Amino acid sequence: MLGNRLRKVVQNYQDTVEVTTLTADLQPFSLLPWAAQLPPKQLTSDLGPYKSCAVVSSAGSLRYSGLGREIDTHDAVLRFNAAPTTGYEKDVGSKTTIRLINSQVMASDDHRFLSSSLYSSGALVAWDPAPFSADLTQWYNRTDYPIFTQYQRYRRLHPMQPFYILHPRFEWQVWQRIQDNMAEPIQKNPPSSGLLGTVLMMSLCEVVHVYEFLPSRRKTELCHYYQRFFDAACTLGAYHPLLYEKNLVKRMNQGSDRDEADLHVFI
Ligand code: NCC
Repeated sequence: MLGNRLRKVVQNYQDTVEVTTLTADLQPFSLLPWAAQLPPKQLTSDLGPYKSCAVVSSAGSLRYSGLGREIDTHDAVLRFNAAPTTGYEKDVGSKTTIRLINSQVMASDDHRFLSSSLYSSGALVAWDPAPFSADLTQWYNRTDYPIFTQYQRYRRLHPMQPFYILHPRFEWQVWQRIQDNMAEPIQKNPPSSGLLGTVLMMSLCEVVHVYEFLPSRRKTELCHYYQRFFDAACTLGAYHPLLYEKNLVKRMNQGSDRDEADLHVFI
């Protein structure tokens, strides 16, 4: 009975959420001189399908987890933002198939996006908190961070690395699904990279294992596994509707409750 209900939630999810990325033929990009830097095809036609995938959250609770070997056995591994593998292989593995980055990472000097080798493995997928309407021209003229300038610079430096930009419609479709799952109104800010990455992998993979998105018994106030910075908001959310996202993922989870380390989302 419970299994059926979960399956229905996942099914509904797929009906209303479509992983879409920007392509060179889309307006207003098609009219711009750098349009050819955008991929000709959608991410979902270039990558996958994979059998088993890992989504590695950046949570502090991954530290000392010893999950690295298990994570690397998956066919594809998705990581977030500036989360490193070097020096943390034991806990988070070393394989990176996709790295999902927010536009803040691309723009801030701290992350050395254009020069650091951290970003050079696998395919990159970027996103920017777009206005709710998801109108491309409106967004293009008022991005949260300069995602397009940085995209063009990165592509010139690394023309061979696959690099996609999520269509803002996707982030708001995912947001809508979180809202639909809740009786109370949630904040009108896009979901965290964590949920966007999980949904993205659900469209590429048969089974998605999400590591430490739902806090396990290892739960800690350590924000990231790679930094000495403590803040419970990293796990519970502030700007992003993170707690609501986690509730939704808990409903989609088809692994057993005793799988404390990871979560299995079957499609
Ligand atoms: O922290 P962040 O996220 O890069 O983490 C990636 C994803 O892992 C999940 N997470 C992380 C920490 C934690 N204790 N529990 C978790 O569940 C979340 O799902 C998270 O999305 C982001 O979503 O892109 C975010 O990015 C950071 C920041 O921009 C980057 O790390 C670059 O420095 C945001 N932090 C700030 O703006 C200060 C964060 O709010 C969201």
